[in-house]
Amino acid sequence: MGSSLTRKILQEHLISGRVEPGAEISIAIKQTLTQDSTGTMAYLQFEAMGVDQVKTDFSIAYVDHNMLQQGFENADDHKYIQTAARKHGVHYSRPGNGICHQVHLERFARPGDTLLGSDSHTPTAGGIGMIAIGAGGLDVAAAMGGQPYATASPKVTAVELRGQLQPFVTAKDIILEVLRRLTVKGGVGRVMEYTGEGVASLSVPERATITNMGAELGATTSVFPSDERTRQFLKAQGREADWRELQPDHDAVYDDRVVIDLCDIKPLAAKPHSPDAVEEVAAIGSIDVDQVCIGSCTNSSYQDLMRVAAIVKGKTVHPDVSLTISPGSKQVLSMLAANGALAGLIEAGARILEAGCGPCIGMGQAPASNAVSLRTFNRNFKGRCGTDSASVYLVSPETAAASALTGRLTDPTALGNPIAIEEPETFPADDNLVVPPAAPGEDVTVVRGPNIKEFPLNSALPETLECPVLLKVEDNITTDHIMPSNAKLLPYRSNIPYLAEFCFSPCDPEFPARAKAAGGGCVVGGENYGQGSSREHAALAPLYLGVKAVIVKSFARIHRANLINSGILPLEFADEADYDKVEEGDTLRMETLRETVAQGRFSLEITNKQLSIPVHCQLSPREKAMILAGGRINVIRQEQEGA
Ligand code: MIC
Ligand code: SF4
Repeated sequence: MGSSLTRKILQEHLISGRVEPGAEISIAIKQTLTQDSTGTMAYLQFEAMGVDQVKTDFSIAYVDHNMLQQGFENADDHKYIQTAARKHGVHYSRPGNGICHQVHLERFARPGDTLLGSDSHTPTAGGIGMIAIGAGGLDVAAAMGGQPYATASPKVTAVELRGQLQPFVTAKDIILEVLRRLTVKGGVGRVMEYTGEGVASLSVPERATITNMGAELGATTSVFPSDERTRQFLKAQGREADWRELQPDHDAVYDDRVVIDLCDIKPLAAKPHSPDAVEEVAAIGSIDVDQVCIGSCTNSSYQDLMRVAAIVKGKTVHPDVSLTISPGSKQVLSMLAANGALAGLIEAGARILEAGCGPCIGMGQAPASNAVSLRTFNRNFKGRCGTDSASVYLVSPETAAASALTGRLTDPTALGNPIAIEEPETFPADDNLVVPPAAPGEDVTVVRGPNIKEFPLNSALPETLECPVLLKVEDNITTDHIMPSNAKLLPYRSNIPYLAEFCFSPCDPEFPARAKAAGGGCVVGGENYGQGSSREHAALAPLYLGVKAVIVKSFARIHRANLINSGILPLEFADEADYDKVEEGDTLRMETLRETVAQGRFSLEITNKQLSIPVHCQLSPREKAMILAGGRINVIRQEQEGA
C-alpha cells in the first residue's frame, strides 16, 4: 500500500501520534512566517513564553497587510515587529518587499519541509511541495519556540488533473472549479493533494494559485509534487540546491479522489458573497463593472501580471472602471518595470499600488455604493472590500483584464489569440529588503508604541457555567464577521480593547454592548463556524467581552484551535436539529463542567425552557489541558512554574 506525498512529508516530521485520519498528530516545524496584522500578537505571545531565540531552521516576519499609515498605529506595530524579530532570531521582510506568500514562494519555501504561518493562506507554499499550514499567532509563536504543531491528522484527497487547459483558462479557474464542486467546507479535515498528468502543465506560481485558495475549501493544506518544473523554478530563483524530487508512490492510497479534466474548464467566477458561489463567466452574462482589482497572494505573480499587461497593452481602461494592480512582490514589480510592461499598464490607465495585500483586506480601494467589483483575490465575503453594498466577483487575471477594457464582465476567450508568457530563466533574486536577525551578543531594544496593549488572558474553567446566549448566527460565519478587518480596524490588531468594540459588528453592532452589560455569555452558530482568516483576534475579542462558550453545528479548523488556545469552550450540537431550539436571550447552564468536559459529551440545560440538549466537546488530551487551564498561555506558565 503506497503512500501519498502528504503522508510522506507528515511522517518525515512526525513527533507524536499516527498519520491516520482523525487522531491528533504533532509535527516538527522547520519554518515559520508571520505577517504584520497577526504578527504583533504572535511576537507579544512569543515574548510572554520567555524563549529568547527562535528554534526553527528559518523564521520570518513579513510586513504586507497594514500598509496605509493613516496614523502612528501601523508604523508602531512595524517598529515593534522589526525590533522583536531582530532580537529573537527572526528575519524581517520590510514593507515594499511584497505579500508574505508570494515572497515566501519565490525566496524561502523548500520542497519537503514544513511551514507554519499566522495567515490562512500559508498553504500557498504547497505549490512548491511543502506542507504549509495556516494557524493562529499563538501556535506560530509556540512553533518559533521549538514546540511541535498539533492538529487532527488529515484525510488526503487526491485531486487528479487530466489533460490541459484551453487558452485563457487559468489555474484560478481550476481552483474555482474545485470550490464549485466541493464548497467552502469540502476540504475541512483534509489535505488536497494534486496528482495526474495535468500537474506537469502547470508552473509553480500557477500551482500556488491553486494551493492558496485551498484555504477557501477549509482544507488543512494543499500540496503539489516537487518535479522538474519545481526544479526549474528554484533554479531560476538561484535556489536549485533547495530542490528535491517529491512524488507520491505510484500505488498511493487516498481517502477520496476528485477528477478534473482541464480541457473542460471554462473561465469561472465566484459570485457574491462566497468563494464557492461559482458559475461560468459566460453564464453570468455581461454585467456592468465599476472596479477591477488585480493582485493578492492568489494572483500576483510575474506571469499573471505579464498576461494582464499583454491584454491591456496599447488600449485604455473603460472610463467607468477603476483598475488597480497590486504586484505580489518587489521581484515581480521590478521585473515589470525593467521590461517595460509597467509602463504599458500605467499608459492603459491602471492604478499601480504598492506590493502588498492592499484592497484584498480592505486597505483602501473600497468600491462605490452598490458597485460591482471584479477581483483576482480569494475571498469575497460581504463587506470585506470595505463597502457593504458592493458585489465582489472573484475571477482570473485574464477575465479581470478583459473586463477592465470592456467595462462589462467579459469571457476572456473572446480575446482571440492566446498569450504566451515564457517562464523566466532567471528571476532577479536579491533579498536586500530582508533584514537578518541580530548577531549573537548584539544588544537590541524592542520598541513598543502606545497602541500596543496587553492581550487578554482567560482563567481556569469553572465547575458551573450559567450564561445568556448573546448572539445566534447562521452557517458559514467567517472570521471577517466575528472580527472584521478594514482600513479603520486593521491598525488596532495589537489593541484588543478597542477592537472588541467592533466584534460581530457585521452581524449585530449591538453585540459588544450587550456582552458587556450581561457580563459575558455564549454564542450559537451553524456549520463551518469561523471559516476564513487565521486571525486569533476572532477569539481574543470575544474572550475580552466575556464569551465563555461557542455552540455550533461544526467549526472551521483554525478558528476552533484559536478558541481552545484562548480557553473558550468549543461545543458542537450532538443533534444538529437542536440548533433550532436555542435562541438569543436563552440562558444556558452547564454543571460539573470540569469533569464532563474531560468526558467529551454532556448536556446543556436551557433553563428558561426547561430543556436539555446533548453537546459534544471532542478534545484531545492537549486541548483538554488548555480548556481546563483557561488557554494555552496558562498551560505554558504552569509548565514553567512546575519546571
Ligand atoms: C485574510 O486574508 O483574511 C488575512 C487578512 O490575510 C488573514 C490574516 C489576518 O486576519 O490578519 C488570513 O487569511 O489569515
Ligand atoms: Fe493578504 Fe489578501 Fe492574501 Fe490575506 S488573502 S494574505 S489579505 S493578499
